[in-house]
Amino acid sequence: MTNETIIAAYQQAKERYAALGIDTDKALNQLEQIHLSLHCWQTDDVTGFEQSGEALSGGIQATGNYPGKARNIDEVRQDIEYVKTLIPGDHRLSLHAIYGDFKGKKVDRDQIEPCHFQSWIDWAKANNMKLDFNSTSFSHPKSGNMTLSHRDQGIRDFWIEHTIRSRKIAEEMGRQLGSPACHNLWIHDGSKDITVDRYLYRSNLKESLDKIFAVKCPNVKDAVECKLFGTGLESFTVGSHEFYMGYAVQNGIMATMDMGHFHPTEEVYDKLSALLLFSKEILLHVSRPVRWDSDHVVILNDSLTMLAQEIVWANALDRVNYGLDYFDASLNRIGAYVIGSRATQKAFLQALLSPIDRLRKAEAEENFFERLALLEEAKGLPWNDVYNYFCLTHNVPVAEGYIAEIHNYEHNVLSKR
Ligand code: RNT
Ligand code: ZN
Repeated sequence: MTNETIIAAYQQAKERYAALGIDTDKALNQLEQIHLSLHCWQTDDVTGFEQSGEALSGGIQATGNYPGKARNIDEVRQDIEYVKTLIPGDHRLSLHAIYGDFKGKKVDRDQIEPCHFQSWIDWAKANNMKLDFNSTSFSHPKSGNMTLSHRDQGIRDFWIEHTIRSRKIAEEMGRQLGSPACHNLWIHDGSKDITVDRYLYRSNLKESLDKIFAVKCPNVKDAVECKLFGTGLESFTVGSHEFYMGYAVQNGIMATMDMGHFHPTEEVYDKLSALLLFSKEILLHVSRPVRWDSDHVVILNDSLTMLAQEIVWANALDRVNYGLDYFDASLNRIGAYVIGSRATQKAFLQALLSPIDRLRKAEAEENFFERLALLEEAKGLPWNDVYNYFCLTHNVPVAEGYIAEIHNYEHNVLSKR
């Protein structure tokens, strides 16, 4: 496609949308304000830089062994810098505590400090990115099946210390970069089989969280992430949806809504307008579960488009933090970022371009035929011409143009690792 064709297609799309009372330029300005938080862990299958030899644990799994995975901090940065050239707009980076710049030294989780992340902060500044952060409770000799909810006070204290330190690192990121860092707390705590003392574990977790959040971090937006279950921990999850929903609302922090963390027929989109009435903000983990919390690469499916619609139609774009969370080790990892990020942007663009005024009117008048017809027709409107124009004006490859670019990167960089 030449630039002229892309621009001409955009002009036509603009007219088509204008006929429905929709302003495409306004939608693009709004899309520009959506800053995705790219998850660093797609570069290296959630390995990190501790060099502890610990396998990935905590009920999550990266399957596949496609060549070219990032092996160290320089390669992770190189990959993210490249990914940035393929996604239109300005985005954030989400780091896990195991991705510190440890310089080959052993730094245990209860010893991490902002200094181990200073080079990330400097890198983020140089690359015009903001940072988010996650404490890491998995893949450690003390991970076991329980961490912050463990029966043993010593184990709990270790993880409390780790999580407070993680929040202090996030604080430093937020302060130095002038944009509050989301700190996400997800722990895998649970058990494989029927558990008797469920109340005990949950009250342990609540007490641990109270200690963690007693430390004030004004440049941090705190979030807690629930989950249905992890593999090997099928019968009981301490941090269930009800647990964290209650905790987040009671304590004025965010609930993280991961699209893979609910029963397979449950959809996250329908939970948002309820949550938004009780919480100032939400942290999203945009993901794609396939039969379970499989963390497949995000694609433009109904779950995603309805999620975007719910946020746009609830007028809540600025109350949502847009984290991505998936890790597929079976295909080109750069491609995984680009497909998932672009799918997310396309879902939001579609929602921003929907004939919402007419839809609302039809609904208010109980004209359910018209509502359904408009929803169906909106699917076929030329939103992709608008997205192509967005890519063009942001100097990133348009449409499938990124495929050849990624093949080149694979040939020149990834295949040499
Ligand atoms: C796990 C959670 C969690 C992790 C990342 C690595 O089920 O979704 O968010 O995927 O923290
Ligand atoms: Zn998640």
